[in-house]
Amino acid sequence: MTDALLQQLAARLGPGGLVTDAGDMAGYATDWRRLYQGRPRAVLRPGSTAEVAQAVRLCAQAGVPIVPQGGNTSMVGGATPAGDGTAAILSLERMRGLRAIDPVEMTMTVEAGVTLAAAQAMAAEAGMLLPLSISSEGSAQIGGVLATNAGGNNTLRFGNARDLVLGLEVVLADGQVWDGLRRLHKDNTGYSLRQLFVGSEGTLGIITAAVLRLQPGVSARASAFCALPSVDHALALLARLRRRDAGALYAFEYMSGASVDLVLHHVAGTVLPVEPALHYVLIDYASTGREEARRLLEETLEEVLGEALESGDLLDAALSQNEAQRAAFWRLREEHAEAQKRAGASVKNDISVPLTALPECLAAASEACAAVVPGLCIAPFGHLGDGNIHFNLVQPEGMEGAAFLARSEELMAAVNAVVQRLGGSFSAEHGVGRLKTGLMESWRGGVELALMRRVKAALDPQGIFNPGVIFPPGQGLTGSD
Ligand code: 2HG
Ligand code: ZN
Repeated sequence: MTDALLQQLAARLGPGGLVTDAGDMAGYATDWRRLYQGRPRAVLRPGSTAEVAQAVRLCAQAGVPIVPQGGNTSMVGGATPAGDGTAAILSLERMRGLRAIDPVEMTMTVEAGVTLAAAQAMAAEAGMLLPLSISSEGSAQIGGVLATNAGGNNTLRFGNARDLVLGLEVVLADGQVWDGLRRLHKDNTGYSLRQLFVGSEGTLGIITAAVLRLQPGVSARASAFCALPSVDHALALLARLRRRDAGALYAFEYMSGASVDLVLHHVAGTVLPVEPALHYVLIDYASTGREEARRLLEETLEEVLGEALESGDLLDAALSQNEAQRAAFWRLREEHAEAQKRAGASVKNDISVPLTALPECLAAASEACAAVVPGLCIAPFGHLGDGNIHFNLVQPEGMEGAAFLARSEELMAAVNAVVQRLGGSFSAEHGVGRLKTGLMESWRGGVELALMRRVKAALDPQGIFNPGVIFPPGQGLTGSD
């Protein structure tokens, strides 16, 4: 990146649009987990789609790689540049506009740099619900959420991020803008290009704005924190809740006893609302009806939990009595990633398997990991209703963090062998990023990876968008060089 190019970019992006000081770039240069230390040449902070397009055009002409970055909350190093000092980070954080929101269409058009929490609040203010909720929603931005096809806590009811997208605006690798911001619930006119960009992890284009599908605002919620004897019993409870009122079941989150203990230990002010157990679930029941709906919701949940207690599916349960208590239940769940970070070095496995294979998966993976590093803390939790568990492993007491991390590959291989045998995925919702590119050949090789390479080569022939992400290293765009 030449000084002349930097000057051009500074002129185009205006005050605050270009950062080159190493200290000011530090927060952009490393990932949330501190697994990667990138060395960007510059951070570009465009304030509009036109500025994104200009910045991309200039970088493309000079062959400068671009790493798109939103809230920088990737769990797999998906928004961190390489350490060779050649790439520019393009942050969408200044693009925070709400372009439109409509309660009749039930859509909102937001820019990429709006945080997910801010977008939820905008929808709520207009009496609607943006039904996507993830632990990092206070920092994660819409552009990144879509580029990674985020899942989270409401997937079992409303789907992943891709299910909420009606339209996109994307800056392409040559600086052209694709205006696909259509607000149509039905549109079968050729390929669904927007779905190509969703989940592409910034390797095909830069999402600058999106039309999101909204849901009716929730008028009543009831949450229950439950203690269970086993994962099999959790599945039985899930089936029971769905049989009773599948439409009301907005979340069904799993937490192992070990992972809850880490939260109670490392996060001040957290309290266990039930008897200690080896397995917990957090249930959200919600309704869009009138105020009377709350009573009905609570009664239904109480009834189902009562039956489950009687049949032995449940050991104990606490039903939230007010909003503060509900928030406290959710805090126990949402602080898992933070608690595990504070507990020391951890190895994350963001896996999914068919729902009925989950009990076998957790048991076999636990056994395999304990054989690799005896005494390690096995702390799984996650989105049980989707068959997606964060099978996370925390360093054992008395072991150095670096020594534990040196066993990461072995531990991930042990877990993934079980997951593969059961027909699952090695990345259910966090993506491939930099961390898991080495797995792509064996899991998605052959026809599938070749197709992905052809798509990449067609949309980004120079390979300037997010190099080192998704594709196995050292194989170029064709897979042969
Ligand atoms: C969650 O579900 C996030 O809280 C983070 O996906 C998962 O820390 C993790 O492994
Ligand atoms: Zn998750």
